Amino acid sequence: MSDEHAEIPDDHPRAQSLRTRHRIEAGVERGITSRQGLIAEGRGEAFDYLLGEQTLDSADRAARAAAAHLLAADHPVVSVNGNVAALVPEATVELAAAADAAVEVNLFNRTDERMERIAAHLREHGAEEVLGLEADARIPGLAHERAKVDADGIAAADAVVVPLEDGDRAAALGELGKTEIVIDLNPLSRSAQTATVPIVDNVVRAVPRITEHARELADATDEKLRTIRERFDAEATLADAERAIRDSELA
Ligand code: PTJ
Repeated sequence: MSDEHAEIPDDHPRAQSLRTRHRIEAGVERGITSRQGLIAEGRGEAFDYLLGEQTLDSADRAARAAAAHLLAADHPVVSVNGNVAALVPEATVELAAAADAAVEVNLFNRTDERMERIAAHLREHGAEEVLGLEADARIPGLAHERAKVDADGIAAADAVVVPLEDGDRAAALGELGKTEIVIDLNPLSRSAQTATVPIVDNVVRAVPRITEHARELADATDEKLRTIRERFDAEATLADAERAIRDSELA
């Protein structure tokens, strides 16, 4: 992997953001991240800049609601694309362990080679089982490649974490009645708008945060988990993020 990020000094004001960018670049070099992933990263960076590259309180509450959903689910799945694999491979495996969830590779620009590389990359970062390669089920209403999922993975899931998802597929998963936890820095994106729980935050901050909440709530009663889920307000969360971006002191 490229280690250009080693040259970024810690006191650089945008050090974290530059390191994240280099991880995406390295992901492209390794055949994990698609070239479109570079564009998605640029879009994400712009929103993150306006958010001051920090987690809003409303995003933290969303991460807690996400953890409550995952812990209450019978069959939770964390979906992984090329950007997520490059940015947070280890944190994704840790989240799956904390939430007792499966990990499934699910790509917008699906090729067998990228699927294999991402699965191997996740295994290198501690994943024991990686789903997505069987592709023995389909999400209805989507063009062929993007609809491919595993029958015992996303197809059977009652709760799915979909970071940086494309809007169509997020909507199609929602129509199947699944609880959708979307991580997206753009509160106006269709994925965020259709989510049961939208987390408007960078995946590099959001994924470990959901894990922390899941660990903290591991022994919570069903009733406590239900209360957290019921009190969560998706619309208010999106409105708060949009307000933070529009009112940004950096804008
Ligand atoms: O690996 P693949 O083939 O599945 O392709 C993945 C990408 C991301 C290329 C594909 O899903 C895509 O084109 O996505 P979009 O439509 O560009 O949407 C990406 C969304 O994620 C945008 O709303 C970005 O603002 C947001 N985003 C980008 N980087 C991050 C992010 N959100 C959270 N954390 C980030 N680091």
